[in-house]
Amino acid sequence: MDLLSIKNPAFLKGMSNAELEELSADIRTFLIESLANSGGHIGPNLGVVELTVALHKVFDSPKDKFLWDVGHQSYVHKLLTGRGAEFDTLRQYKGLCGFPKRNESEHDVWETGHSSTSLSGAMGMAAARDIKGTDEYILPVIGDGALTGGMALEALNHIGDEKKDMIVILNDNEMSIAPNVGAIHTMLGRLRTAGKYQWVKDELEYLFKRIPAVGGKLAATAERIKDSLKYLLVSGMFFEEMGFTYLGPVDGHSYEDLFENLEYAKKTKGPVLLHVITKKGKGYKPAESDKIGTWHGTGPYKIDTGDFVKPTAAAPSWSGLVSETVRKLAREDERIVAITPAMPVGSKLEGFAKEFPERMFDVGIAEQHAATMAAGLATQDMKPFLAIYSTFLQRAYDQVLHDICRQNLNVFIGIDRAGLVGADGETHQGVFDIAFMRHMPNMVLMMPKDENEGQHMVNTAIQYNDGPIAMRFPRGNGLGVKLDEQLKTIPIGSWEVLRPGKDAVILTFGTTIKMALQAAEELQKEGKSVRVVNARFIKPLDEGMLNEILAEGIPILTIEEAVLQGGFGSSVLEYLHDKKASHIKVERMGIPDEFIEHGSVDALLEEIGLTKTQVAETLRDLLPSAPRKGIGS
Ligand SMILES: Cc1ncc(C[n+]2csc(CCOP(=O)(O)OP(=O)(O)O)c2C)c(N)n1
Repeated sequence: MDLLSIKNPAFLKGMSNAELEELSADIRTFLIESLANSGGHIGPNLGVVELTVALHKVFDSPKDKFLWDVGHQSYVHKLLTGRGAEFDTLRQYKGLCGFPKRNESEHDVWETGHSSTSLSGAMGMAAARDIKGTDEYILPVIGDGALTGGMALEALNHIGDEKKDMIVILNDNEMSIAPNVGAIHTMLGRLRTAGKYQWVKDELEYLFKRIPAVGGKLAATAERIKDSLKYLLVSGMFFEEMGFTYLGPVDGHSYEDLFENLEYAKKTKGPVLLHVITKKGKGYKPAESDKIGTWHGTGPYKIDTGDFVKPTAAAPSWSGLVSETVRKLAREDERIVAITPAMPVGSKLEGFAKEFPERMFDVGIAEQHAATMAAGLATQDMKPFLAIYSTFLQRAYDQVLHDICRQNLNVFIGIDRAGLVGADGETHQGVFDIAFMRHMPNMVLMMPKDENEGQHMVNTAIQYNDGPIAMRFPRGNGLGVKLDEQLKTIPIGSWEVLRPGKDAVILTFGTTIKMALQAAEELQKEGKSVRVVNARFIKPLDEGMLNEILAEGIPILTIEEAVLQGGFGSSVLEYLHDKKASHIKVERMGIPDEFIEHGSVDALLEEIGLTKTQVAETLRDLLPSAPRKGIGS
């Protein structure tokens, strides 16, 4: 079938199961070929082909609402809702988004990227439906990984109590982004191997009906026996006790099984949980046999071999550098413990886990719990290293503030993927952490200029005993600089002059240092001498160095790959204001007050105006001899 000609899912209604099987094969071929060029979430999408087709056949989108949890598995839905022709632009600048996007299609009713939000969103939609008196079906599709997130459990608790009509599709492939973890995962494992619950339930009902009605004590005993029998025989009890009708387990690759159960769910009042078993990577051998999550999301690959196209980088990855330095230090210091909320592979903690299994905790998609658990460890004089992506740390704002900072505990937070991340787009850009951490009392926040300084900062963080300390570092690889053999500590709050200059000063850190140095070089050719400072401590500021700059009275340019509102530049402005030095000219470059979409980091930086050319241009405006642009000029 020509998948590019699909306009909407209506064509599915008249198709036989045999025709649907053929369509599924075509979809898989399309995905495998298309993603080989663009990269993307191949594993999750190959796993939900039949499930997505079946949902679109049985229900009527967009009237009926599908909420794709995390949203990385929505490619088949995108194909069936008329976006096949745009797949060659997937995750690229101005191209098709890798997650559901409301302005892309009326069929995308719920935007995601962060995990475990679908049930709460669905509860809101169901409540709205009931207030308005309409009759659409609400269908959150949540993975077994996403079900480990606290929000999902909070929502289950509420939905079950409210008894809202809704069909929760639990897409259980036994994997999170890495192998799934936790007691719920173990419980689902038992359900997977148990018989069909509905069958057992029907048998029991039949049996119970045959127990003669008796009164008094005997009747009460019979009731108790019935309940105990249910517990013994019925495996979906967890969900049943939460107020859901549990259906399943269902073979998520069998149309027959899917249709039978979806139709049954459609007729069932109240909240239903349909447990669907799928295979991540189904139909593409390298992805299907993946046990660790390599094929969850990938860059381009060679279809025949399954080899990734990306050349192996010479420099260490940032995540690897940080985790391996922590591992090295953990050999000397038994108090060091690593915590990851479901990202042991992304955070490159496999080595640490192997060497120190008893000191490594993968807590599932549970950023809040991870942060507070780190606080608990620190109260007992342990040295927790919380490895967490900037974007997901947003979830744990209160835990970092209330549990870690307020108690002034020695927790080291490694803020991974800080800055623009590129193809994952709006939901994943790591650009808010400075703004939401800078105002936390006791917090030290730093970012290294290269991986050598990075390893010294990790050491600084581990040796630091005065409270919480966080180091942000970008996605991808270091610069390839030589690593010192001996680890040092860096004085807290100390900046470093990277290039001398007397006409103006750039204060910047991390990834934007390069463009600052290049712009200063360019200005040199025009006879201007621009100082470049590695402002590696975002908090506390190097007040000594700032005071010197204020005494010189030279203009300041701050650059940060993070939001301007409440960012590093703002803190410099606040400092100047407090020092009654508001006469000093300051310009701030950074990310404007908007969400930054997907695309290559370079394309996004260009769009935002964070380039060496723009830095040079801003400096020209700022320098004393040049008349300033703006009001009155
Ligand atoms: C709050 C949050 N933390 C971490 C992640 C990173 N992440 C993306 S997908 C994923 C695993 C999801 O597993 P599951 O729900 O089972 O879906 P599957 O990919 O297995 O289909 C994780 C942890 C995220 N998206 N959101």
